[in-house]
Formats: sequence, C-alpha cells, structure tokens
Amino acid sequence: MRRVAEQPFSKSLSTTFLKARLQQAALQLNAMANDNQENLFDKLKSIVAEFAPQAQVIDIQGFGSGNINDTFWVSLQDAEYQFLILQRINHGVFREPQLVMQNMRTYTDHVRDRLAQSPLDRRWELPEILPTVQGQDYSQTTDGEFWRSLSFIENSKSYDAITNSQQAREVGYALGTFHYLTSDLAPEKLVDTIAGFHITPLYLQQYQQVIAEGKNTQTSPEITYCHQIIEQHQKLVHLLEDAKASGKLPLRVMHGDPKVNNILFDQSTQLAVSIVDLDTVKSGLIHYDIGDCLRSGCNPAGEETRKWTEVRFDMDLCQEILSGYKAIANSFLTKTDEDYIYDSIRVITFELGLRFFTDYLAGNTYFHIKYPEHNLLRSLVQFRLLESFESQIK
Ligand code: GN1
Ligand code: MG
Repeated sequence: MRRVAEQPFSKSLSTTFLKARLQQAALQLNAMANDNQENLFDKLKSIVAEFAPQAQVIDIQGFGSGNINDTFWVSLQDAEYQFLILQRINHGVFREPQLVMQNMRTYTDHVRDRLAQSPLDRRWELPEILPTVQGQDYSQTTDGEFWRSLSFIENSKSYDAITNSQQAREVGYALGTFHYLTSDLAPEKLVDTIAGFHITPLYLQQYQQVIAEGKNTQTSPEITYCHQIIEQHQKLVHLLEDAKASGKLPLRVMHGDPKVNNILFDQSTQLAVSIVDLDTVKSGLIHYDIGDCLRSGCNPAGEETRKWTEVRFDMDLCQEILSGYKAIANSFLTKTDEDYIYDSIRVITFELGLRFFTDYLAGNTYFHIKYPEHNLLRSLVQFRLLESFESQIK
C-alpha cells in the first residue's frame, strides 16, 4: 500500500473532491467506520486546528496500512510544517493513550540527546511530536477519542516487502540503529502500554479461551491447518519467555513492531533514515524485534497476500538483514543473543499467526479487516512462512 502521499499537492482540488477521496480512503482503511462519513473532512480539519491553529488545510489523505490506529497525511499552508501525520490512537487496544505518548517522549528525548552528543555519520531522523495549542502531546475530543500529530519525515517512503539485498541490509541497519541508540536507556523508564504484548504464552491462552467459548464453529481445510500448526508448536510458545525468566536474555528497550513498512527510506539515496510506529516501545526482549523484522523482511510476497500457499521464507534476504543488523549491533550483541536469533524468528512468526487466527475466531475485534476472512488469510500467511523457515533450518 502507498505510504507516500502524492506530492506536490494541488491547490486547485475542490473540497467536494477532497471529501469524496477521504471517505473512500477511510472506508478502505476501515478507519472511522463508525463516524459520520459526511463530516469526516470537517472533523479532521478541526483536529488539525488543535495542533496548527493558524494553518490552512490544503489536503488530507488516508495514509499507510496500519492494522490498529487510523492514520492521515495532511498538507498545510501557513504552518510550521508543510506536511504532518495525524493519527487516532485506538484506545480499545491502547487503553491509556497518554502513556503511549509518554513513552514516545521518553524515547525521542533520549535519542535526540544522544544524537546531539554523538551524531551518526549518516542521515537518521526521529518524528517530532507536535504539541496542541494547550501544549499537550495529544488532543482528546469530547467523545473520548485520542489524536496525535507527528512531523512527516521529509522525502521518505516505506515498502511493504523488500525487493533487493541493499534494502535488506538497510532494514537490518535500521533495527540495529534503534537498538544501539536505546542501549543506554534504562528500560524501566518506559511503561507497558498493552498488557501481555509479545508474551507468547498469553496469546496461546487467549486462543484456548476462544475455542472454549465456541464462538466460531466453522470448519474448512484452512481452519484445520491453522489448528494443526498451533498443536504442533506448543513447545515453541515458551522458548523466549523461558530465556527471559532464567536471565539468559536480558530486558532491554524494544521497539515492539519493527516490521518492514515501519522503516523509512530516503527517496533519493535509498538508505534507511528512520524507524517509526513507536507505540509499542517498551521494556522487553530485543529478540521479539529481531524475529519480527526478519519474519516481515524475508517474506517477499508480503503479509497481506491472498496467495498464501506461495509464501516462502527467503534465507538470502535473512542473511542480508542480519549482516546489516550486526554491523551496528555488534557493540551490544552477546553470543547468547546470537544463539537465539533463529528461534526468535520461529516464535514471533508463530505468535503473529496465532494472534491473527484467534482474532478471526473471536469475530475480528482487534485487527482492522477489509474482508471477513482477512485475519484467517493473514494467519495462513504467517503459518506458511513458519513452515517454510523451519524446512530450511532442519
Ligand atoms: C499491528 O497496526 P500495525 O500494523 O502497526 C500490531 C503488531 C503486528 C502487526 C502485523 C499494537 O501493527 O503487533 O505485528 O499489526 N500492533 C499491535 O502487521 O498489536
Ligand atoms: Mg504498530
């Protein structure tokens, strides 16, 4: 999906056209489904005014392919920033959005200071959190919605799947840079914004509970396949949590969602310049990040493909991502950390498949979907990817 709004904007776009396009985007993103679509444009304009009161809105478009929050790209005139990102934080998922913003402040302040003291030798950007006119990091509407605004990283774009080895090394470099720049941030300074996030055994419990409730009794060969994969991987579930409990793997700052399309590339140099989507930055195992980055980076078909039987794990891309990662991470990566890398790919790919499948069985209450079987298809993609990986490391 497009992650870069078409630029430059045209001042001649009519309000009627903007409204129609925005409504279509919102429906496609399944965003704002409960909102009055007629008023969407006006509503977004009034939220923009909370962050940039003097600005004139030139254009607003649906943006990105997030499964949780609703994201818009805004083009402005007479404002400090020509472009900004506007996001409605899903507070069904992030129960305390103010804590998400607190973490984002802690993280960006820390990294900004560190970069000021010891700059990298290449472009690396952090999104700015734009305050409201009252000086807050988010705006809360009268009906309880949480909105935030972030600067748009100039001349950048992201990809839903990696297409070449240079991109792969850059993806590894980006994750390594994130871990490197946070390696001196005490993880306990960050709060947990989603209870149980990336605790694989808890996802298994949720699956078992949904089965016990018997909400979805449909059967099909695909559904049977998913149940079988879950049955076969019971031991895997505890692998990283056991390593954490025994102290083999230490708690560090983790990103929580370093999938490929959260890494931004400079459009001119094609080098990675930022890692975004900072909602899940918290204390945890960096192995969940390494695994997540590799499971998304080594799936050339992309996690949204419907051709799930064709999904394969690309080992060449995996080696490239790891070489990019290690080039910067060797300052903090231990031998034990390295020993767990392949296991972390297995755990996180399994975990994501399990999360999608459980949400499908539970009636799709967590991830945004675009069609009824969407979460089932997503879980098939992850389970097939897992099998492909496992077949190559035997
Ligand atoms: C969700 O919303 P998005 O796309 O950034 C999810 C991640 C998953 C990802 C899979 C808070 O992230 O954990 O890995 O979908 N985020 C949350 O695409 O659950
Ligand atoms: Mg995310």
